[in-house]
Amino acid sequence: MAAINSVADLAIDGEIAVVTIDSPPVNALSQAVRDGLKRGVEAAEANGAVKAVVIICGGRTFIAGADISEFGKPPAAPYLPDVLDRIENASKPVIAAVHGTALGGGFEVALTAHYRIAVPSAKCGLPEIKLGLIPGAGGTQRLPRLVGVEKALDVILSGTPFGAREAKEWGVVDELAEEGNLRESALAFARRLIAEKAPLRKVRDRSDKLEPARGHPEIFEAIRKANARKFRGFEAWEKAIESVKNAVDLPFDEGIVKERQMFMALLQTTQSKAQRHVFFAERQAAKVADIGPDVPTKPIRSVGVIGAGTMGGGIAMNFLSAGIPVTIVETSKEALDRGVSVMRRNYEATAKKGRLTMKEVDERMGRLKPTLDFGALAEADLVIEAVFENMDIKKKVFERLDSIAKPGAILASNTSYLDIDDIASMTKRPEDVLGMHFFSPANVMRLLEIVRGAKTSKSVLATIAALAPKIGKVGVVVGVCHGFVGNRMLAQRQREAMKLILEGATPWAVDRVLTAFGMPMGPFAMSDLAGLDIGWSAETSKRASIRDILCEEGRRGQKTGAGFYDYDEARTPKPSAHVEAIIRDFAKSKGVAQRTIGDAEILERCIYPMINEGAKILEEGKAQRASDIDIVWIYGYGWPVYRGGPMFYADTVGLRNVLAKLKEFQAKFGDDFKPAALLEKLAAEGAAFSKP
Ligand code: T1G
Repeated sequence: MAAINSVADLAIDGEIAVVTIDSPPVNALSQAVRDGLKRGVEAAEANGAVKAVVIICGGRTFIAGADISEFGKPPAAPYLPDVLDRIENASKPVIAAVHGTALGGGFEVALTAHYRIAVPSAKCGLPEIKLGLIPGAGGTQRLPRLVGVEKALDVILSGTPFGAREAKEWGVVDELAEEGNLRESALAFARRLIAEKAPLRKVRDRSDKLEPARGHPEIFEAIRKANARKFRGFEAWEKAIESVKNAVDLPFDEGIVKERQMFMALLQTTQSKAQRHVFFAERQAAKVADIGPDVPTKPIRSVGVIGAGTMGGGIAMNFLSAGIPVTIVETSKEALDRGVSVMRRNYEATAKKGRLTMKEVDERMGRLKPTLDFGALAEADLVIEAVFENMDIKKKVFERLDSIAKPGAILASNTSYLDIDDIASMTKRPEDVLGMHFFSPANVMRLLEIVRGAKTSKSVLATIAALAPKIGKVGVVVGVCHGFVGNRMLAQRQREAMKLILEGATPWAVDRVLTAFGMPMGPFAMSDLAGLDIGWSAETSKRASIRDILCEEGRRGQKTGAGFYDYDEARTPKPSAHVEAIIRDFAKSKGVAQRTIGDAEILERCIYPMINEGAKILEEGKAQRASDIDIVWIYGYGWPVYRGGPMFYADTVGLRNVLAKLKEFQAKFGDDFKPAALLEKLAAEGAAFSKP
C-alpha cells in the first residue's frame, strides 16, 4: 500500500491495482480526491503487472459528489472532466466499487469506469437539481445511454437516489457484491474480468438505449408538461431536459461540452447559490452552540400526545411512522374516535398513492393507543400537549401532567405562540419542559421549531434535537417570544397584507404577487385554508375588522365554502366581488384613502418587514443564526428554496436597498417599518446576513 496523497492510496493485489479514496465525511470530490483518483489510475497504468484497476472508498460511502463547499471558489486542477477522461480512457479495465451513496460527481465517476459493482445497500443518484444545477460531468450524457431518456430524466429531475438492485436491473451496475464484503467481491469480479479478457466497455459508446427517443421530440415535451407545476420558478430543470435531449441529438463530444457550459452557467445563478446555501443551512440548523456530542440524550421509546385534533393527530402520525408507539388522550370518546379515524384516513390516502402498503397502515395504526385516561401517559418518555391555543388551558394540562408523568419524562407543548416559561412554571420540573412547535399539517410539514425555555436542560434539548430527523423533521432551536421565529415574522406580513387591501390593493392581487414570488399560496388564500375564525368569537365580534365582518357573515374560509374567496365543490378559489365591496366599504368607514398599488410595493411591504423582524430576532438571540431563519421559512411555510430563505433573499437584494426601502416606508406608513439596529449596522458595514 502506497499513499498517493493525503486522501488516496494505491495497493497492488496480484494483477489488480486498488485505488482507495478516504476523505471524510463523504469522500466529496475535493481537489485532493480528484488528484488521488487521477494519479492512482496513472500509477496503475504505468505498472506492467497490473491488469485491472478497482476504485473504492473508505468510510461510510463512495464519492458523494463534488465538494459543494468548493463551488464559487477558483477551480483547482485536476478538473473533474479531466479526471473522468483519464478513467474512461484507461488502457486497463477500471471497476468502480460502490457502497453508501454514489451521488452527483461520484456517480459520474462510476459511470466513466468500464464496470460497476455495488453492495445491495448502496444507492446511486444525480441530485444536482436540488442544488439548482444539472449533472456537470457527463451524467446527462452517459446515464441516458445506459437506461434510456425517460428513466434518466426521472433520476435527474427528481434528484432521488435509486438502489443497487434497481441499478443492476437497469444495467447501471454489473454485479452485486456481498454486503459488507465489497473489497473482496470487487477483487474477485476484477479477476474474472481479467480471465475473460473483458473489453474496455465505455458508456459513451453506447447508443441503443437512445434509439427510441431519436426523432421523437414529443417525449421531451411530455416530460416538460408533466413537471411544469413542480418546477414552477426553477431554472435548472429546463436545462436538464435540454442536455438529455442533446445526448439523443448530438455526438457525445458535443453533448458533453454543452452540458458543461450549461452547468457552469447555472453555477453562477442566484438560484443555485440559494439552494447550496439551503443545503448547508439545513445541516447547520441541527447544531446547537452550547450542546456538544458529550451532552447525554434520553431514549424516546414511547410518546404521549394530549389532544387528538388536527395537530395532535398529525403529531402522533410522525411517531407512529417512525415506529414509536403513541398513547393519545382526548376528553371525549367522540373527539378521540374522530381523531383516530382522521389519522387512519390520512395513511390510507398515502397508501392509495402507492407510498404505503395497507399492511404498513395497519402496523402504524397498531402502534397507537387511544384513551380517555390521562393516567395512561404515566410511562411515556415524551409527552406532547396539543390542546386548544389558550394559556389557561395549557397551564392546567401541564399542572396535571406534572403529577402524572414519570420522573425524567420530557414534557413538550405544541403551542404556536405562547410563553414556554410560563407553561413550565406550572410544573416542578421546568428543566424537562420545552416547546415542540409542529407546522400544519403536522404529518407533512418538515419544520419543527424546538422552543428552548429558560430552564430547559441541555439533555432535554439535545434529545429533541436528535429526535427531529428520526421523525422526518428539520429541527430549528428557537427562543421564547411571541410566535417564536416563523409566526413572529408571519405576523409582520399579515399586518401589511391587511393594510394593503384597505389602501386599494385586492386580496387576489396580493396573493398573485406572493405566489409569483414563489410562495405556495398568498396570505389570503392561506387564511382561508387555515380558517378565518381561529381565535375569533361570535359573542364578542363587533364588525371591528374585515375578518370580523367575514366571519359574522359565515365566510370563515374554505371549510365554509367562502372566505376572502368563493370556493366551488373542488375548493377552487374565485375572487369575490362581494368581499371586495366589504373591503371598500370598511376602508371608507375608516377614512382610508384609496390608491392603485403596484406589485413591487405589495412585495416589498410584505417581505421587508419580515426581514426586519428576522434581524430583531437575531438581535434578541431568539434564533442562533440567520440561516436558521431561512430554514424555518423554507420548511415551515414553503418559501421558495431557489430564493434561499428571507435572510438570504435580503442579501441578494442588498441590505442597503432593503434598509432604504424600509426607511421610505417608515416615513410614509409609520414605525412598523423602523429598521432593526442589526440591519442598520450590517448595511452600514456593507455586510450581509449570510456573511455578518
Ligand atoms: N460537498 C461538501 N460537503 C458535503 C457534501 C458535498 N457534496 N455532502 C455532504 N457534505 C457534508 C455535510 O455538509 C455534512 O457536513 C457532512 O458532509 C455529512 O452530511 C459534477 C457538480 C451524502 C446522502 O448533492 O446528499 O456532484 O455538517 O449530514 O445525512 O455533476 O450529505 O458534518 O460539517 O448530509 O449521512 C452532488 C449531497 C453535488 C450530495 C449523506 N452531491 N450530500 O447524508 O450526512 S454536485 C450531492 C448528501 C455534483 C457533479 C455535480 C448527503 C449524503 P457537517 P450529512 P448524511
